[in-house]
Amino acid sequence: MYALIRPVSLSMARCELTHLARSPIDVTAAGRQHRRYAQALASLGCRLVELDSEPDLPDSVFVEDTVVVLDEIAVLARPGAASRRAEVASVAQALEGRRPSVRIEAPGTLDGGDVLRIGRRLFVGQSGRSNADGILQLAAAIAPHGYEVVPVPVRGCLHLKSAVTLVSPDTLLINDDWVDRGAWPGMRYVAVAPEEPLAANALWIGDAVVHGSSGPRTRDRLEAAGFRVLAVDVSEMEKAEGAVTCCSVIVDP
Ligand code: CIR
Repeated sequence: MYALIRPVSLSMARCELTHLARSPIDVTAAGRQHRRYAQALASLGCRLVELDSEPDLPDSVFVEDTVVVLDEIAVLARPGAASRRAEVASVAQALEGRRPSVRIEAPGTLDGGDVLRIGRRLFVGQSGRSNADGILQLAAAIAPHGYEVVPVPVRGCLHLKSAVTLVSPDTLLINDDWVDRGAWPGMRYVAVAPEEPLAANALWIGDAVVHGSSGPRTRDRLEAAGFRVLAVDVSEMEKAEGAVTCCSVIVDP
């Protein structure tokens, strides 16, 4: 397993913001946090593949949004924020030769942060970033490989995975204010602590769950449900509306 990552951009303070007011970002601290995050992934068995930094692309640390990687194919995204579209080229290059790839084309938009895979089904957030055309293009690209796309309405958050993430084969970590459970009958749920709306974003790797240290009450809930949680401080990334899943693309080689 390898993790595609990219260092924090020197221009991160100019990141896109949708639901948060701008607060000063300490790029040096963000870089330090990102290195610890990468170490956490390495400690869980991921080989790190680091892309070159992109000093002029403020949100480029959030590589998750640029691509959806399946065993059979990589779907290069077309991020909903125009300022982020130039991030895709270097990701495409890094994946060349590892997977056949297809691209989401205009007028479609798709952010990887909206794509939650559970087995052969990809749940895709109908968010401000991923439009109907992008979701249809994704469905058409992966249907030949036996995957189904299920669009999911979200409200009040940036991406589907701001609202819900998979933490085991049958358990979802969820903020019920931002998404309905109806898309996932039969799953088990851990709900975020009410005072931690941003804590539904967790990255499940092997026998552990990587989770932002800004969500201690939610971490308690995960641990009480039997999960091993690796808490990492991503507070500077959180000021840019990012969290733990967005800073990597985990690929099964
Ligand atoms: C953006 O608005 O695109 C960035 N500031 C944050 C992206 C976070 N990505 C993610 O959660 N997948």
